[in-house]
Amino acid sequence: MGNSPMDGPPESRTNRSDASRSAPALVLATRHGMIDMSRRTVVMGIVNVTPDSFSDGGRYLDPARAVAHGEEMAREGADIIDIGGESTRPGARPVSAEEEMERVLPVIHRLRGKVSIPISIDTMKAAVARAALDEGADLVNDISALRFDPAMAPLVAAEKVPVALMHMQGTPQTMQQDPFYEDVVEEVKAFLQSRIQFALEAGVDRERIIVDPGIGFGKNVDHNLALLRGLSALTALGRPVLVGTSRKTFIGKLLESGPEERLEGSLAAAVAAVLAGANVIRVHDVKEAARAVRIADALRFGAPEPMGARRA
Ligand code: 8Y4
Repeated sequence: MGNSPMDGPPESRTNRSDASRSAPALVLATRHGMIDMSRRTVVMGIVNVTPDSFSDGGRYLDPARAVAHGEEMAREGADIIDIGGESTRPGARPVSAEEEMERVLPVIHRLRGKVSIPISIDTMKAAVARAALDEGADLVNDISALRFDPAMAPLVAAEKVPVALMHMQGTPQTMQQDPFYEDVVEEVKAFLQSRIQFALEAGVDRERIIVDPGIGFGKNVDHNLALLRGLSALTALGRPVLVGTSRKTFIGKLLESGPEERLEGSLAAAVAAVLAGANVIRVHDVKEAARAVRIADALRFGAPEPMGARRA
């Protein structure tokens, strides 16, 4: 039961670039197939179904438009679509599980019939997650890292779906008031380590856990930059690392730009995250991010082999 490359299937014995050789297999098992993150970065496209979404002004509250947006993202190269119905903007009003379900369930239901890629439900509430999984969602993105709803960990364990555990200091209402850390990278790492342990004790399989530093969640500009710079400390947890920088406030501050003018900064930050070891990037602009990440992946893993050169 060692970690020798010879333990794995023949595929894992083939020569790989130094970057990926002898790394643990970063493969997530979902109901819509395996997601292999050991040779390329996974792009998660964001579909907000909130009337007050800070970054797209609620343009996709209408379920039909949200579904069309998700379909477009799948065409543009998204590997996962993340659907959320509660705004986590600082100071945003919390919504009831009923309201959240009214927003997201019709979108998940209709999108499930139209795209074959995995769908992620962005929620902290077990009732919402359960209903979303029943409608065909594949993965739970819980920004509270299983702390908000005591029913969430047992649900994820029983359903055997992947779960993203994200760091946040404080609550969405108060997190940006005065974020403080002695050592942000070490503190985020220790938090994620303890949430992995909590998930394992609830019966979640290690192979289904994703970790996330929670860029912008109780962090100032320097904290966010330190986390991107120090991301390799999180890859040492041995689980896929998800990073969301898209259109966030720290990009706006560095560029002195509003949410609609943050594309280049968001792409630069995503590329930096990939080169520092991120395995999943959560983005609004899928087409652009997929193209930027292709270059970062070539730098990280080597250029992909042409189809004709592949064995078997
Ligand atoms: C200012 C700027 C205030 C941006 C809020 C925001 C992440 C996430 C979000 C993330 C994971 C957002 C749901 C989007 N960010 N989930 N969710 N990781 N796993 N908020 O970074 O941009 S909310």
